[in-house]
Amino acid sequence: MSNKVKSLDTANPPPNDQLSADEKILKECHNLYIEPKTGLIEIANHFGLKLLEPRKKIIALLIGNHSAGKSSFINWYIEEHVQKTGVAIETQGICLVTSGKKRESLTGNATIHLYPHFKPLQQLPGVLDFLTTEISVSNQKKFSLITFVDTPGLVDGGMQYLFDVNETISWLGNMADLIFVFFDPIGQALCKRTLDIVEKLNTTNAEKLRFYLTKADDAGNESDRQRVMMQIVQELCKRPGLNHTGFDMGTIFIPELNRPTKCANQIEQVCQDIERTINKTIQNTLNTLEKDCTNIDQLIQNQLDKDEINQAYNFAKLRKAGIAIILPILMCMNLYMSVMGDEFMSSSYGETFAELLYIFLSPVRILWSIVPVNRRWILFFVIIGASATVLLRMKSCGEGLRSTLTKKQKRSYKEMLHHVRNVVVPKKTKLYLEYLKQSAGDYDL
Ligand SMILES: Nc1nc2c(ncn2[C@@H]2O[C@H](COP(=O)(O)OP(=O)(O)OP(=O)(O)O)[C@@H](O)[C@H]2O)c(=O)[nH]1
Ligand SMILES: [Mg+2]
Repeated sequence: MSNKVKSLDTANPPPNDQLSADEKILKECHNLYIEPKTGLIEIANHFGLKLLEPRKKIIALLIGNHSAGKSSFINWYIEEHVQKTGVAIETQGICLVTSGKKRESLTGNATIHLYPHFKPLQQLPGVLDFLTTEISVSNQKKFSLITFVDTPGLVDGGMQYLFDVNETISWLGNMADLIFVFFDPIGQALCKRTLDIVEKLNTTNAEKLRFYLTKADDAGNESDRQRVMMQIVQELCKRPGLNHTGFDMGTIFIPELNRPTKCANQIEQVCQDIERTINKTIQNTLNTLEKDCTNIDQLIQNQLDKDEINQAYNFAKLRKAGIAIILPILMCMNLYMSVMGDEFMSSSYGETFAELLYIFLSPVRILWSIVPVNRRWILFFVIIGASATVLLRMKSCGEGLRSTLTKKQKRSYKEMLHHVRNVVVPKKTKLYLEYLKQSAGDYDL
């Protein structure tokens, strides 16, 4: 199984022209990050910036007491019976339900391969054995942009979970974009475990929580439902971590399963919650893309600027060191030539070379002729001493040359900067416009 696994988001992706505008935007944003060589993740990595690839789907976590209708809701949403439902404790592990090209069930290991974001779950003992993925071909509602995470029903007492359910749900809550808490009016809606988990999630992920009274068609008449809801809210408010929370609780039931009831069904509100979260995720993804481009641009520009400063610094140092080295050498050569005489120079080094050397050393000779004869040796030793002092000071102060970029590095940095400025940023602007066009229409743009 694992060798055919790529990434859940990319497993058997439909061709671009079959994608909805939202899917296309998220897919293209994702590609801008993961492309080999020119992907933002690889570019940012060069400059020590760690970026995460944006997800192409939102994650909706469903939690609640046993038999609250979590799995039934998923089946209703995708209009396919992929999750087992029933009065018994049906869901025992964590199950991801996602869309793909082929109906398939995957084990925990394959799930981790497909969803690298879920890798940390491996560290929670036992979870991997109870982690599965159901890939469905359904394309209903916004399913192509969501991964549902179905969880085991929460119960107290004798029920032995085969992994740490509280810890796992808490981790999944951090990961999810939306957390639906389903309360069943007849079951153990207010078991301690549910309250513990909701309290914990509320401290870290309050903005993602949505509360629903499920199976509302099974909850008697309107006043029964109101009483149940009040009891649930009162119990929740008793918890210190929840007593400041204003609970907004909708009542829902699965239309196909309903008993004759006059109860209003707010299940559409759940769909709207999902749509709103998708829209928010698209905007966040585009905003993050913009921020990442700015950060990368700045990092590359800083490196190029720093390199220019270092090059100028090195040039100044070399000039200083060059003068300190060359001046004494030239003086020594001049001294050598005048002591040995023209004839010796021509016979030893050849006439042409001796002549060239003579011309080359003429400035030193002119300088030398200005100095009175009895001061020449003093000047000679002063220059040697000054040069040695300059060189020794440069060495002892650690004023060595600074490292600079190679030509190849510089070229590649410039290419990356060019790619970010001229490919990624315009693409982001285009995608933003496409996204806004869907809601605002051409006229406003
Ligand atoms: N009348 C009615 N029955 C429902 C509704 N939703 C679910 N059910 C029934 O309630 C039972 C439990 O539903 P599940 O979807 O299995 O509940 P669950 O929360 O996934 O349960 P666990 O996996 O055990 O935690 C099933 O027999 C469903 O047919 C609803 O809206 N109305
Ligand atoms: Mg279930």
